[in-house]
Amino acid sequence: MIDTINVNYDTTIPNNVGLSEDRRILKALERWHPGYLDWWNDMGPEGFQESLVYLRTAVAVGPEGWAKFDYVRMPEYRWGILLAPAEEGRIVPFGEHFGEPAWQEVPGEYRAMLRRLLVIQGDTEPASVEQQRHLGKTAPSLYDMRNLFQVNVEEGRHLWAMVYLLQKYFGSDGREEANELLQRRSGDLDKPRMLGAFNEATPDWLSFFMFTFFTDRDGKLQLEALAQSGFDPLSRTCRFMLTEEAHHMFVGESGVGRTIQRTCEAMNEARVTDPGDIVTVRALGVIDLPTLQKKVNLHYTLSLDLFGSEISTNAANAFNAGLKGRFHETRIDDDHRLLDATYPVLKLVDGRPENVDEPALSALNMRLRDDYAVDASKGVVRWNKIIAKTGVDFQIKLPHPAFHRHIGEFAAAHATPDGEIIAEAAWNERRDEWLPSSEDADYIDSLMAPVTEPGQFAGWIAPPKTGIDNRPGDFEYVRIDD
Ligand code: BYC
Repeated sequence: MIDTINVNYDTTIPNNVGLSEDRRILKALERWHPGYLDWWNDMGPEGFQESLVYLRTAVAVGPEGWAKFDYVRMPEYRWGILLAPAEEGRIVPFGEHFGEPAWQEVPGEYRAMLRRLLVIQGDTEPASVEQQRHLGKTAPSLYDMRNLFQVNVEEGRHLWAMVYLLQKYFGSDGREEANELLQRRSGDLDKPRMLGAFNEATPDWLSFFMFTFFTDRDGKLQLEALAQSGFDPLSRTCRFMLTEEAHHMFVGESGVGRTIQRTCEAMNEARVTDPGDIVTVRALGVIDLPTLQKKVNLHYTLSLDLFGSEISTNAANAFNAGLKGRFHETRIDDDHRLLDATYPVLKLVDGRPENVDEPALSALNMRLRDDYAVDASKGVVRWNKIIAKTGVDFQIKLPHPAFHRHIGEFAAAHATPDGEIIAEAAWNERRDEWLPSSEDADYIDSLMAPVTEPGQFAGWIAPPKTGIDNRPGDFEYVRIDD
């Protein structure tokens, strides 16, 4: 019998899916492995492939499974195939097949749709590693550097997760898609990654923290929707990925929080009371809060675009098919088919954003995006508490969903962060008030000097409250030259 809790580390590919008995898939994955390592060596963290990094590796998929922390060279990290344990008697929890036993094989009629969902999900994982590959060189501390690398190896493992599903359930098409996942490159004009935000640069550490807060949170919501899938192997895969995703959002939220903390402390130490006095605040060597707000505006809106159009037949079809559900589907008290339901969708009506009731089935992207906005706003409340505690008079706000959009209802319009629709000329004139300008980027870039002394932190960010794995403050999380 397959042990689905403990991870088998005897095969080259650690797993809890019984790969040693599934020779065909094991062979296919072993053939894919060298290409993956080539990709990791070419596109993974630049300059630190030989360093020893204090990483955690999953040894079991139960609640105790995260206990193993050790020094590892990243190319030797044990990427594995890990699925959450099967739930006995699980049913398809929504759509046309609601109540039927969950599928252990791909239903033939939904093959193409499912493959597309897996490929899009898979494509984002290596993309983020590519976007972040140069950041190790400017890490504000060894603690932060280690967190970056932990996120990176886990995104690599998430690619393995999707590749396993493609190889196991999609035959030669799946193998071809798995190879193409290693060919596309973030930001490449000829072979870009599939979704917009994954072709943007992550130029500095504040961008990295914003990305892990906002864009990894899109990952969380999308994985939650796929974790509801009637295709059980996908559900189990996503449920385990979500346990890793939580750490990525911790890195983002605490990273931005520590940046805010340091800025406010520096302002108080220097008795600067006006957060809008950017020149004076920057002279203190910290990131002024208005610029931080601009970064929020940018990363939040790029992430909203990842939910697709508000009204989407793709989303309706995936729901009807039982492949992609809603956030917390099984906790929702309704028919789980959405036959007659409606949902309010924010649309551009007579030149103004307005809610319009639409069939709930076509509005699933909008609904997931709303769930995302609620989730993200909780983190913003916590950031604002940090500011309030220091007595500085400033509040971070999420911009209106009409602001700075490239996908969906507001893609063609221009709006202020408050949601007022404005003419293109006014937008062009005021853009730099709302989104990071090249001067803002240059300033942040000027702060990005590496700090590699154990226990030391760059001047623009506060130290964390506790160490990883309860290690002391001066712990050497990365042994760079070993
Ligand atoms: N950029 O009906 P529509 C993560 C395309 S992040 C470019 O509006 P649909 C992670 C769309 O493909 C989570 N193209 O949208 C985070 C479609 O093309 P076709 C990743 C876009 O299909 C951090 C057309 O426009 N997972 O895990 O309902 C680090 C019309 O589409 C975009 C997923 O996204 C865009 N932003 O929804 C690491 C889950 N948006 O088919 C990892 C899987 C739309 O006409 N994906 N298009 O050629 C999906 O569920 C859906 O495909 C989407 C789009 C939500 C992405």
